Amino acid sequence: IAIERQLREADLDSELFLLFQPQYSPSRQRVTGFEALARWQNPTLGLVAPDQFIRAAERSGHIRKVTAILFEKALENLADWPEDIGLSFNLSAHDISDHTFVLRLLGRIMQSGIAARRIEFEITETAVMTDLASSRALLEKLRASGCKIALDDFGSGYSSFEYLDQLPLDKVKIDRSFVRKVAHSTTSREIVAAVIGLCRKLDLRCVLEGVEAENEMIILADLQPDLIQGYLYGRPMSAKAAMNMIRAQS
Ligand code: G
Ligand code: G
Ligand code: NA
Repeated sequence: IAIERQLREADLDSELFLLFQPQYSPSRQRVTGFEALARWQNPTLGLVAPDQFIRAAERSGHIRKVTAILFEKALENLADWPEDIGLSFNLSAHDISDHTFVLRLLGRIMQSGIAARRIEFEITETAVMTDLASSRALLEKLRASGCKIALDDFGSGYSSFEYLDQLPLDKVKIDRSFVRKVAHSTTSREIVAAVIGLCRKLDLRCVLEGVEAENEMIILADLQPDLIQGYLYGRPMSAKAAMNMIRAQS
């Protein structure tokens, strides 16, 4: 309730900001893009994590405003980066259910002059499962405009292979709960290997999430994931730090 009240009263444009976590390509040995991760710095509440304020914003009817502000900030950052660096942006369940709103985001990309192929929308199964057919239609429109679609948290919760078949996807992000276990569980390792193999057969890129340690990477490198996202290659960082990281490799 405190969060919902602050959402109503806060100057969200100045209090919301994005951090950026690098996605590293082992084969190209470079960072090819970043995931935008929302944060809210509020004078009363302090630093609020997206797990808390996104849901509160959905309940209280502020989600469109929050997402729209974050998306503008994402586009501003993307405009500063080289053409070969992409950005993944999270859409909530509520965002996905509002097609008009999502198409307005698409319009903003077109107006910005940024190449749509540099933008990837991350969705979760909870966001699409209430109406798969209508979600598919929306995602197809996004892809027709050149944007990419990533299925987030694959392997956790209720995610099902059905989505790989039913949704127009470019990428699958393997949930970090599997990666966490690969160092001491042969079963987890086999599951990750199988999902990576499946992605390859289906012509989907795959991202291993949550790689924290060198010993995990040694085990996982054999599986040849397309991308790695985890603390080992970089924590969520400021726009400035992301820019430094980009400059350092160019
Ligand atoms: O960065 P952090 O670990 O706190 O993120 C927690 C969760 O919040 C992640 O699952 C992430 O996908 C989600 N998240 C981060 N930023 C956004 C955002 O801008 N919009 C939505 N809908 N979810 C986000
Ligand atoms: O659910 P989503 O894929 O959006 O998750 C992104 C979140 O995961 C970010 O909030 C980030 O803080 C967190 N994260 C990213 N890399 C790691 C990692 O290596 N270890 C852990 N524990 N969390 C991570
Ligand atoms: Na995400």
